[in-house]
Amino acid sequence: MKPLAFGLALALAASQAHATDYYGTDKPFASNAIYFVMTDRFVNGDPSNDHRDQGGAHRTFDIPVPGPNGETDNIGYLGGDFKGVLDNAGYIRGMGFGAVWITPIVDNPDEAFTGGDPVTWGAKFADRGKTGFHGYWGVNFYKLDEHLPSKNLDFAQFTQGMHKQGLKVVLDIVANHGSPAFSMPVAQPQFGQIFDKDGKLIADHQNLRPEQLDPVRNPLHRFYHAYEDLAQLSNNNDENPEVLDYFAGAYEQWASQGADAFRIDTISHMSPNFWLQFAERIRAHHPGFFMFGEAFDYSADNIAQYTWKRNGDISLLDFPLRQRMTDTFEKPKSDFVRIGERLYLRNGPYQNPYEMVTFYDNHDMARMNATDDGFIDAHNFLFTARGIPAVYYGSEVGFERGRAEHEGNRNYFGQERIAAAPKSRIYQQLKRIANLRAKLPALQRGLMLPVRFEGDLAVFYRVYQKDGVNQQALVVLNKGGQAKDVGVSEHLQEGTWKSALGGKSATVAAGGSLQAHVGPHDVAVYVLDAPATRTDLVEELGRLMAEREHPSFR
Ligand SMILES: [Ca+2]
Ligand SMILES: [Ca+2]
Ligand SMILES: [Ca+2]
Repeated sequence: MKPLAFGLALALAASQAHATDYYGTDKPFASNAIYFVMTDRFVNGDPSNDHRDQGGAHRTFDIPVPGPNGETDNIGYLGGDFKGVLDNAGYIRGMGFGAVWITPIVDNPDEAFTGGDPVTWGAKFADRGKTGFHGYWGVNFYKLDEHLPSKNLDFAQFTQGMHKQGLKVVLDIVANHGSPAFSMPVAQPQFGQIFDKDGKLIADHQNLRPEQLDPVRNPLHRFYHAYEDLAQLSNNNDENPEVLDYFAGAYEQWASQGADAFRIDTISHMSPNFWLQFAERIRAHHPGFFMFGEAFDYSADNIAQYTWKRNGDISLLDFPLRQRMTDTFEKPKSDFVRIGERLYLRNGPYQNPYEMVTFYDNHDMARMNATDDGFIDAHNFLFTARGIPAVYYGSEVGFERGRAEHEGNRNYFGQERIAAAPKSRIYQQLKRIANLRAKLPALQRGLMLPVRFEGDLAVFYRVYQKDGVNQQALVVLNKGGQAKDVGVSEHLQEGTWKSALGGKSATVAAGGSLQAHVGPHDVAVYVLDAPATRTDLVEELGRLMAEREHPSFR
């Protein structure tokens, strides 16, 4: 090398020198928090697509299931649609969310189901009399269900409209099953059938029990396994390449129309090999496309395999953490230490814990049964700790708290409740903390360094140092009913820490401490926009960074 060139190379190296990278994940989608709507139950923005006369003898609109004391559940369609979601994009964005997860959009049967067990108040695993208002009973996965679009608002126009308002769209997808497929007194149209893009029938359960199917001789049975899986739902054959082709084609279509991410229903009811191939097919057209699955199991060891790179690098809903979240926030005497045990920040079972989608309840379980303070504490944790927060519609006002399916969990929310939401303390505090997360890269994707998880107190750092951003956030959570003065000195770097939620900045000298005053059921967040330099902090961050992913896959 000539001396001149050598000198240039040195100068270049010096100008490019930057602080070491520290981050939990670099996946862009992880910056967003997710608001989950069951579309039919959110807002009826267009009565002209309600199809109130649909179904004949097995009508589909507004089928109440009465409960005690005038309470009611409903198993019919209630009119919610794309327009109802888009009309409220500003409400959702304003609360601090960056994405909306909507229930499946594909065509579902046009009658109420007549098989299975009758739905009564509080029933579980019962489907008789129920309709596909929830979207999980697909019959043609290439076609929109007629209840969702409006004039000039098909799915592509819906995603465009959402993007314009700063919201990404997470599409809920199903490949494991179609609709209820057997146990009907008389076979009903569409139930147990699958149609292709051109509307041609390609699979038909023919109201037969799974073990009566004859895939060898009957081509219409080949789409299905000849054994039961979930209730009376058809059980799609994940070993049949035509099944993979069908679903990869369908969901590629919706991704091309602007879906930004997928939430995958019942992921653990199909093989990891199916999902590996599925993910490769989608990402061939949409590099880095984010997906997270539902494996309904509270053991991290049972579900973690679905996140591994060799199984498609698909993230998951964080069921193990969810269990500890409700344990903690439903019971005032709980201890934060129980939550800390489920974070798996180092050498854990997941591909990457920072990509897990964190939540405390949804449509398939009882809503959290907490006080307003419990919801506020839960949100303060959810939006500051590691992971991608997902909040089920209505939780911003404690809607139907404690209610399971068929006890009101999925009840209609509506425009009036949305208009009244700003009066709720839960809403006000959620808006505050969610907007803070939306502003701070450290809270979105930063490494998480726990300091203390004990009793009503959780103290931790989030650190994001990448692409010119150097941010440390110190989070102090107090879920108790009394204000607390909390001194923090562990790993605390010198500098001026700004109080992100109001109040005075704290100037910390080398080796000094910071005194945080945290009100009852409140959170304090201090931010230092500087690269990590303190020796013991740098050591801890280096370990967290090196050990954040599953040991087998580093
Ligand atoms: Ca409607
Ligand atoms: Ca339909
Ligand atoms: Ca299955």
